[in-house]
Formats: sequence, C-alpha cells, structure tokens
Amino acid sequence: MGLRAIADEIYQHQITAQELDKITLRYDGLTVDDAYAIQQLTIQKYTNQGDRLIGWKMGLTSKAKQQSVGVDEAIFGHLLESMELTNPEISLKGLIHPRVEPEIAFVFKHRLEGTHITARDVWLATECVMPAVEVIDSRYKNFSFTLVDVIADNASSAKFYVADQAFSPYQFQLDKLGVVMCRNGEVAQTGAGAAVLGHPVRSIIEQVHMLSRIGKAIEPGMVVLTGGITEAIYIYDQDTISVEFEGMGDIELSVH
Ligand code: OOG
Ligand code: MG
Repeated sequence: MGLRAIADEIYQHQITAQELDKITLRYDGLTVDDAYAIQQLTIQKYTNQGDRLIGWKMGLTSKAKQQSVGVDEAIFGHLLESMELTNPEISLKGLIHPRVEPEIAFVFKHRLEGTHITARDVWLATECVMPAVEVIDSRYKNFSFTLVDVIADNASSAKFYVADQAFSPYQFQLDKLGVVMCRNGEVAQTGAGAAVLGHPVRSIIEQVHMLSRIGKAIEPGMVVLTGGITEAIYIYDQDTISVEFEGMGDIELSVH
C-alpha cells in the first residue's frame, strides 16, 4: 500500500471525524520520514480544496505529555486556516474525543530556516508572543498511537485559538510563566513554560531544525504553537475551560 493511499484514508477520517485503527497495526515498516510524507500528502488535500497553511505546531515537547502518550520525542504538524477559532468557542460537532491544552504561540515577522538556529535568531525573527489553547483530537481509537501514527495524523491537530492580546517577546520570562487551567471553575492542570523543552524558545528552534530537514521554513506572518504546557484535558458539552496565563490574562473557552 502506498503512502498516498494511507494519506487518503487518514484524510477521510479527519474530515468525517471517524475513529481509525492505528496505521502501524496494518502497514509494516513505516518510518518517521514516511509518516511526515503522509502528513504532507493529507495537508495537500486540504490546500487543494482552498485551505491555507498559516503556521506550524510542535507537539510532545513536555515530559508529562510524552509520558501520558508513551512517545518520547517531539513532533510537529501543520496549522491550517480552517483550524483556527476566531472566537473562544468550540463546537463538538466534527470532533471525536477532543482535549484542550494551554500553549504559547509565537508570531513571526521574518523567515527562519536552517539547521543551526539559536535563541538569538528566534528573538530577532519574532514579532510577538500570545497565549493560546490548542484542541487536539487524535483520529485513533482511544487516543492511542505510536510516534509514526501520530505524525501521520498531523500530530492530532484539530482546532486552536490564539488570544486577542499580543505581547512583546521581551516582556515575560516564558520559562517562568505560570499557567492554571480550570474546567467549570475547578483547577484541572497547572504548569509553567519551562515544561516546554526547558523554554518555549527551544521549541521554535527545534521546529525550524525539523522543518529544514524537509526543505521548509517558518515564513513571515506565520504562527507557531510551541506545545502543551500541561497535559491535555478532555472537553464535554457545556464545559467552560478557563486558562490563566500569569500576567498575560485569561482565555475562556466555551464548549457546545
Ligand atoms: C499529540 C499532539 C501533542 C502537544 O502540544 O503536545 C500536542 C497528542 O498528544 O495527541 O499537540
Ligand atoms: Mg499542542
């Protein structure tokens, strides 16, 4: 079975929100490179239908997240225009078993590419940082997958919301930034920016290095989600999820 056929299958399950058996159970010998090729082929199907690539996301950048899904390396995915919520409201329609997680988003004014990127390069290219939440929704049964499966499924990407207020990248020490996520007023998860590879800037560095292996870059105007600061929590109809980013304000996400 070719990679294109696997991409077609995953795409169908993504757009119809139907669960899927792990591809690694059904196809032998798939590599991480194959998985990124499948991811790119599925994304082309969206862009062929008029969707647009607006950025990238890193995933599994924290030890807690890696342990909870049993995968021990960081991954990346594509962010499409159709995934972005313009208001902090999410409909469960079209989602299988969604979970939400707090993230720091970087927005870029300059191109970033190459294999020897430093934190300095990242700050020079960054226009602003913004609080964000990502709603992930693995297409695999029971949210269970291997590294290859999750990469092929665009790193479980489903929806994301970036807050209204932008901040200078120099205003906060992002590794020290505390985050509290509540569901219906009860604390569900807490964390700090350092959970993301020690500092969210390291996630951008890793993103650029991974992209450069496939000849891609962070382009001006793009947004990059640096990875969940805490474990993701399941969301249910009528939930209100509020995430406080210390000093940066709150995001209140309504689920219906
Ligand atoms: C993979 C996606 C992880 C993150 O921020 O760690 C991710 C998953 O947990 O399903 O988006
Ligand atoms: Mg994420």
